[in-house]
Amino acid sequence: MEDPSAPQAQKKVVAVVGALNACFFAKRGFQVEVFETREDIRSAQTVRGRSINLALSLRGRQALKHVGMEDKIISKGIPMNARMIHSLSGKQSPIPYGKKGQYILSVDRANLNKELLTEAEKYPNTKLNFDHKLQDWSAETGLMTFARSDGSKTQVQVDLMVGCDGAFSAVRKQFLRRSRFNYSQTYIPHGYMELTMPPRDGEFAMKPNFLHIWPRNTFMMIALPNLDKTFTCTLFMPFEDFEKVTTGDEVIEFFQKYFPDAIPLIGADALRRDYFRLPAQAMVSVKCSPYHIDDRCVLMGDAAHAVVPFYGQGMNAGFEDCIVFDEIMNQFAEDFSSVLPEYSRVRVPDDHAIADLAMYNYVEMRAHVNSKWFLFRKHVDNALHFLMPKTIIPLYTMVTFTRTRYHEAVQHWRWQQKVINRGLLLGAAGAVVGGSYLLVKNPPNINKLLTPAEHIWTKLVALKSS
Ligand code: EGU
Repeated sequence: MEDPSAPQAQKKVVAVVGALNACFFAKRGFQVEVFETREDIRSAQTVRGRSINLALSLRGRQALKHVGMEDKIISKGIPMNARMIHSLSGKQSPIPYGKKGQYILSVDRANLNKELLTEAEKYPNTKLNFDHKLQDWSAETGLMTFARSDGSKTQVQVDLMVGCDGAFSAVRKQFLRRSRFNYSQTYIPHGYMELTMPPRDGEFAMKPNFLHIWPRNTFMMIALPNLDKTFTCTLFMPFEDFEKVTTGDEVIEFFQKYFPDAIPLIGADALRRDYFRLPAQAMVSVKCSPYHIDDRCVLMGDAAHAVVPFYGQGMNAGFEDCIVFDEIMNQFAEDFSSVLPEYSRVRVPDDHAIADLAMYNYVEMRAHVNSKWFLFRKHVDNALHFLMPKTIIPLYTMVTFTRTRYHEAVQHWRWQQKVINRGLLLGAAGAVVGGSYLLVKNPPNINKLLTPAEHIWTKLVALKSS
């Protein structure tokens, strides 16, 4: 690794909020300053209301691989080879994610953050600055102003500010007051609540290598496995329904009605208590463009595109941003004045596509996805894929197991939807034409076609008496 203080390494100063991106810039030899509002989470004990685990798939893994962290993170992830659909009756049906050996990973958010910070810190040209809350930044000079918890202020001059500071990004605030910046945010009517399912007799209470799903139209619960043999169950439902449940007994009553098989697994007493420990959390979708200001500032991850969690892609899309930026840095020899506009040009359509997809899936699931429909749709997708593996590829496969650009995955999906519908229409029309032709050619004996009245009568009598 090069010495950043050496004169030939006249590398620019890059301020980053977010540790993975720090690794990408550090690897290129930049002088990296990481700023974080909070204390060092590796020493702090506070666990906040963010989701506990995340589904890591190909895009995220590729990004980790770029900075040599894939194996480390994977070793602490739990493979999920299939979904396990729980019906109301408690029946469980597995649906594989892909071919044998294809899986997504359940990873712990807190552990991921810690490992990324530790990795970033290994670069001699990286400095971590905790307890630095961004207050102001000058687009002209690159001067950043931070507030510290003791009330003091500090200032740092940087060449490039990289905002990976989440859905409520302070960096993005700098964009909002500028002209020709597009911004929209949407809160969905659903909230989410996390409940822990403890181990049973020292083992996972359900099969561990699955993403467990209880689809119930407007309500949905999912469960992801953790290393300590617990499951984190996440209940999604409209805020107004969360509010209707006000007592422990009502919690049990609600679960009895919709998720009866989960009650003994979570534990009735724990359920009564934990439901009221934290209020349901909100989910927001954020879209904006462009992602850059001049050659001085760029947004990535949730700061650029917070997505609802209904495609399991939030982290993966954010991590992929880092790869895309890195590739453009190679293409334009690290010249920020051409890299930043190109990054916006290339990445905005893809990030908007995944934001739309996640929102679409949310609308789709709450509208009419119960366990039967979920199973039916996935089986149809898989059957068509089996018949025409090169032509018909399930959308989640393109999203989860390939690096097909998100907007291209959506285009291909629209196209294949048209092909399938045409196929169905053609098939139906063909059946009508062919059937009519056969009927005309071979007129049936009308006496054989009609059921004699006395037969119907005997059947009715049998039905009634049974
Ligand atoms: C939601 C919350 C199943 C973690 C979308 C599938 C999710 C995850 C699905 C959360 C669903 C929904 C997909 C994956 C994944 C499915 C996916 C959703 C992980 C279309 C911790 N979703 N999620 N789709 O296919 O592509 O299994 O909080 F229930 S992983 Cl909503 Cl692949």
